[in-house]
Amino acid sequence: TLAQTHTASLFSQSSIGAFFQEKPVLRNPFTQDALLRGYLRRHVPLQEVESDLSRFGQRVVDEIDELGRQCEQNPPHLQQYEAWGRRVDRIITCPAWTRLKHISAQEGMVAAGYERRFKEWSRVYQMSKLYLYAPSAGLYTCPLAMTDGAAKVIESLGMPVKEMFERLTTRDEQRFWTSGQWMTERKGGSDVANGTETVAWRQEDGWYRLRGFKWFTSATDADVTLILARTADNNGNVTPGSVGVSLFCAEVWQSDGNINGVEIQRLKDKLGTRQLPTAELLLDGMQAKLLSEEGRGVASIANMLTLTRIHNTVSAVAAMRRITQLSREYSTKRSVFGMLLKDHSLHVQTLTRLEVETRAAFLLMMEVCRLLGREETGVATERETRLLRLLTPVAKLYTGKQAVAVVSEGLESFGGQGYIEDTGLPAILRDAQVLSIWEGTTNVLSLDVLRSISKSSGLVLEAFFSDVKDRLHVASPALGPVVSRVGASLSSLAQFIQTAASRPPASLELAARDLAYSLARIYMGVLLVDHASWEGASHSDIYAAVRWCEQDLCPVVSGEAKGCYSSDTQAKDTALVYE
Ligand code: UCC
Ligand code: FAD
Repeated sequence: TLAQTHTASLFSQSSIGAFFQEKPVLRNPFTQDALLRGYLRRHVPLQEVESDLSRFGQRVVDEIDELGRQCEQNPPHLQQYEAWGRRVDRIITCPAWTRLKHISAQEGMVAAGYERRFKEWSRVYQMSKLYLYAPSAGLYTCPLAMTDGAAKVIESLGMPVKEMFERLTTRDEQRFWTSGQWMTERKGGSDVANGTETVAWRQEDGWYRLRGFKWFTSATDADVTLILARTADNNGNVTPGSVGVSLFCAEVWQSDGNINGVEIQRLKDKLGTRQLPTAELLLDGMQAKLLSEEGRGVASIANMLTLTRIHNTVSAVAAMRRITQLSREYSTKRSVFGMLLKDHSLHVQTLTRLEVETRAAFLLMMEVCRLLGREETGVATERETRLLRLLTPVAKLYTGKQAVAVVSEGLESFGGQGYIEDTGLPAILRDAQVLSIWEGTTNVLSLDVLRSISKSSGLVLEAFFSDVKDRLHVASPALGPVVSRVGASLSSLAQFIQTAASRPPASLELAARDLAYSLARIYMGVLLVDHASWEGASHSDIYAAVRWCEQDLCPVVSGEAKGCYSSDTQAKDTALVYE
């Protein structure tokens, strides 16, 4: 028949069929983001901010996204020896990586946080930009996070190294330096206090020589780094535990281009973040300067941890936003069973769930950035400072997990193509997986939430409860049932916490993750309610709040009811796991 003849010629020789699926196209991530724009219209209605982010969003599409892909395709490698046998230890990165460094400086990706041009809103502005940048920037956001963290530490210590601060926060691409963060050793990345074996020997000129082994160092091509080490006394003795650890800074490269007393053992072969050089380093006499008081290393690097954890949150939310933007774009182009995906109700329901997760995460991220900006410009209330301390680990741990779940589901929305490397989609999932591991794992950050509560004698929780209540109090009457749900969860949480003081520490520890999740879900709920109550809110803002609050907002109470934290739970858990 005619049809048979036609089909035969269609798939003959070099002809491979007439149908090709249109690919999802990245569009300006700023103009495409209704919530980001709504948030800024509400809180920072400045033309200058809007124009800059709109311009930058287009730059992401036109230039930056391709550079990020090039970094993925040309991962860094290590040159240990030059042709004539001399040890050189150079990390070779691709030109796109260098270009991203320059763009980061020009665009003020770190600088904006310290110029404070938009006063208390400077961090919201900076992090909005970073949020647009992150999914396209080939993990250059990792050195930027550490650079921001190092600048914060230097600023908080009273600027002991002024030139370093100036270079970390400049917009001049030729002067811009990035910083590393060398904490983790083979014995421990979480347990830094016991894991730190690196020893710092004081020299006559006041500098120190560092000897030790750093097991994970990201963006090792950085110009400078902060390092934890134990100072040795004249007899070479060191003090064990946290009180023996001090904070140092060092330039990684000498003026002759050689590395400063370090041997790069190897680059890590990683699941994701392949764009990023992550090395194992032998510190063999690295020249460094003491930055903190002796024995105050862990406490002094905490400011860096706050910043890098906030950056981590931004990257997590940005990954969710990127996959949801691409998924919805694709759904307008892919037709199955006679209809576009966007017309299949079950598919759109799936995208809706991802959208709700992303919106909740976005508002939590923005709130933490807002609080940071207020604290840094001296206008934060006591309550806000306490909330910042509590919400930083909560946001990092919750969004780190959410990103993996959302991106994973998002990949499925492209069907088989979601699994195919050169679509660029699998890299989003690989890169999301690290977000719950580095800068403190989920459990370690859950314990940090407990630390923030105990160190403040519960004041951070008081701040949490009063803030949630105040926001619910002024919520739109249209949101009545949602307000009741959040209110009920808050009361259950309060009851749980009331009994917490009388619990044995082991039981509290068992509840730590569920407690952190409860704080996250309730706070995200109240932020959605708050945003939906704003006079400029859209129907979708209201709908997102309703949907979010349908879930179990307080898993720590459900966990308690199931006996998850009882005195015999640990023994039962152990028996089950190790049977
Ligand atoms: O993983 C890394 C990745 C680098 C790549 C950058 C990516 C950035 C995101 C980019 C996105 C694309 S760098 C390594 C990160 N390492 C960690 O995060 C360590 C995880 N471990 C912890 O967080 C632990 O909780 C420790 C090490 C911070 C503390 O453990 P200890 O030994 O049990 O600590 P202590 O004794 O409870 O606390 C020691 C001091 C105390 O201060 P003082 O002495 O004044 O009472 C604590 O209050 O440190 C203080 N402190 C804090 N202060 C501890 N944690 C904090 C905190 N979060 N905030 C304020
Ligand atoms: P462990 O501490 O051994 O953790 C193992 C497991 O035990 C985890 O599930 C953890 O949650 C759990 N756990 C630990 N303590 C507790 C506890 N008290 N209660 C309950 N559970 C617990 N480090 C740097 O210093 N600088 C870097 O630049 C850097 N870059 C990195 C880049 C990548 C790609 C990766 C993967 C890691 C990087 N790290 C870096 C290291 C990272 O910070 C650590 O791997 C991380 O903090 C976990 O430490 P660990 O590997 O020692 O795991």
